[in-house]
Amino acid sequence: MESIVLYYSPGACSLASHVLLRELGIKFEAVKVELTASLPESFRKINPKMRVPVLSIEGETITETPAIFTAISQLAPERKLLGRSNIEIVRTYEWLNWLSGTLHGQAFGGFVRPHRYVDDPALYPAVKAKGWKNIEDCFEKIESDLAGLHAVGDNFTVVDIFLYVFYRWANYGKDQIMDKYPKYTKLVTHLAKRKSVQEALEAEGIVSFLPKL
Ligand SMILES: N[C@@H](CCC(=O)N[C@@H](CS)C(=O)NCC(=O)O)C(=O)O
Repeated sequence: MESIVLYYSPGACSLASHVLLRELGIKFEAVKVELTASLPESFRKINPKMRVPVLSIEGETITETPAIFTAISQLAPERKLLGRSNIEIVRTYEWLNWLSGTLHGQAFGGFVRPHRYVDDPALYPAVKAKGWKNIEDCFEKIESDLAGLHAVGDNFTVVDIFLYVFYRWANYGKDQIMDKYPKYTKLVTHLAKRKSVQEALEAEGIVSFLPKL
């Protein structure tokens, strides 16, 4: 098989792509990139957008999580990680677009990186507060949309693991969100038992911050 390289930062959104590669049980190289305030300038030659994850495969450099999820899913079509029918695949992309643009980019973007939205540091607290409110709004929408242990159909898809990453972030150092979103909590606690998730957490040197079952 061709060489596959994933550039990731511990606990970042790249965790989802990392789990998916482990889910397939294929050989790949995971290259850690430290992300503190920002990524190191040297990373610009890998991804001029200065974001992880980046997947390098068959001489192609792929950025943007939904595209990377698609590339990983194509490595094992029989696993149907994007969904089992045409409409499930459509629902998967509906989730991915919203999670990526609205929850990740806008809501967490405002909460974690207010400097993306305003230049004046005096305004950061207001942007962060609005970001957190947007996160809560998104989590309420997720809670009301979930019907069972999986976001799309009755099986594990890439959407589940993306949802895990956002739950983990929101739950960082807190417990209260577990009571607020019981269906979402059930989905991620179920997911946390997967070998691929445990292996990826261990490899990244992070913990799940999920309740003990
Ligand atoms: N649209 C990109 C967003 C990726 C993204 O924002 N990654 C964050 C980590 S979760 C990052 O690299 N941040 C670096 C920075 O903000 O300087 C995707 O879906 O992959």
